[in-house]
Amino acid sequence: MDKLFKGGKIVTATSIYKADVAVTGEKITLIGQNIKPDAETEVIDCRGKYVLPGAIDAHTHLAMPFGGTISTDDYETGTRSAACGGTTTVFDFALQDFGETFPDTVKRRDAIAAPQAVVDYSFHIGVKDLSDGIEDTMKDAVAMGVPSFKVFMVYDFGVTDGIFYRVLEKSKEVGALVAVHAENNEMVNYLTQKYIDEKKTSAWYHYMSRPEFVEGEADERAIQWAKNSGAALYIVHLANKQGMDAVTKARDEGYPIFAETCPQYLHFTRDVYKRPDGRNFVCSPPMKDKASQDALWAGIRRGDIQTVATDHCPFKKSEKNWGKKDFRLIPNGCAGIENMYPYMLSEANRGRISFSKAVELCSTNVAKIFGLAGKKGAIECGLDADIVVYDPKKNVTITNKEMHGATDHTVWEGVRVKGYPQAVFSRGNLVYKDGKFLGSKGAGRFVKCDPIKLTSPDLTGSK
Ligand code: DUC
Ligand code: ZN
Ligand code: ZN
Repeated sequence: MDKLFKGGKIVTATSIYKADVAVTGEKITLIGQNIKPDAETEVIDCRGKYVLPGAIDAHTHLAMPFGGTISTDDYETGTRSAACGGTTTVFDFALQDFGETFPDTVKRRDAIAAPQAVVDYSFHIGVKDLSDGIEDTMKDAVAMGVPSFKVFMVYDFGVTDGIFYRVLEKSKEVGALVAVHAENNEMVNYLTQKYIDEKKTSAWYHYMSRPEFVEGEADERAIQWAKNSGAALYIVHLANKQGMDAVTKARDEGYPIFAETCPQYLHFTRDVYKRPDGRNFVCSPPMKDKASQDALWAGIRRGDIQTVATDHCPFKKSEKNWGKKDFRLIPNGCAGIENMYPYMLSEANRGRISFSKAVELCSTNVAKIFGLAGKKGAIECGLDADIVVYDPKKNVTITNKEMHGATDHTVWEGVRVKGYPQAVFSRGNLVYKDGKFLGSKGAGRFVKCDPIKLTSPDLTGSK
């Protein structure tokens, strides 16, 4: 064996137990009590620490052209930042160009990602166009290992309900999963114009033009299409109570509806938009009221939210400033790729959820839902040695100065977390230790996901 993680507490989605973990090459090869190292084995002392699977961030926008610019982190800086927060795999969005087949979308983005990525990655394909036989190439993307498609109900690249429904129908045939950004586009446009006409232009009116019911109605509509099509649905960045209730009801009825939320919705409320720097928090959907935040935490505890991901899409302060006097000009998105796992584990360390729940949300369920079970997402023999050694006693106050991406500010500035990753390994290689990035550009690999067939709300039966 090459490495032996000795004396730590292993956290799985269902249990916590003391054991040693042996790694040979890129894989976890043995888990047991009192494993004896070979002469050449590197022993990693994990006494007093937790040994966790690396997080899998199901939702990032790296180097994405958006809002009149390009999101600040590219595949190198974004995945570097991910690694330093204990995230060892990212799912990034590859947005289709009009007329482009889905395999070509993946190839175009992979050509950018492959030489840069520091940790492993995969893609969701953002669908714009199904015309001229393009929909038939969904199966080819699945065969390439990208079985996940996302539709936007908003933005200039948003799709009609008809295209959304067609993607759902096709997804069943080809073994794919459809994810949705749900907000009501008409209402966003109407409310935006109304506030602009009334000369209400501060960041608060970003929230006011996309309030709870605008997201909630779209969640309900998306669920309605999924139920009728018989397809599974994954709602990204769920941020409101009405939508949470709709997800819960559909799942109780037995439909395979899944939901992701993000740390920013769990930690901040709409009040941030009243701050002088409110524009820095502008993302879509926006943070909502306290009742929504409470509903999300309750949904996590009940298991009606299955994943937590970041929607990492940072923009520079100067770019956020474009919208100082007009919220429409603020590029939408916030940083979070380095903060998700520390934040969720800190909430576990403080007792709000269990450590197993944090691991389930940030790693194990992501692997199960997106076709990576059997490769990643747990501390188990045969899986990639994506391992975080977590120090529950190290307290950190988050500051952008000590983050490892390319951002010049973060919404997480000043937030205190209890406990922090001490060391992070990607396929057995040390990529982070004690505040320092130790990985290398290009070391991350594209991971092929298995076809996805989710027919019930229950994930325990997944591979
Ligand atoms: N929302 C954001 O805030 N940024 C990126 C895309 C999105 O849907
Ligand atoms: Zn979105
Ligand atoms: Zn997003």
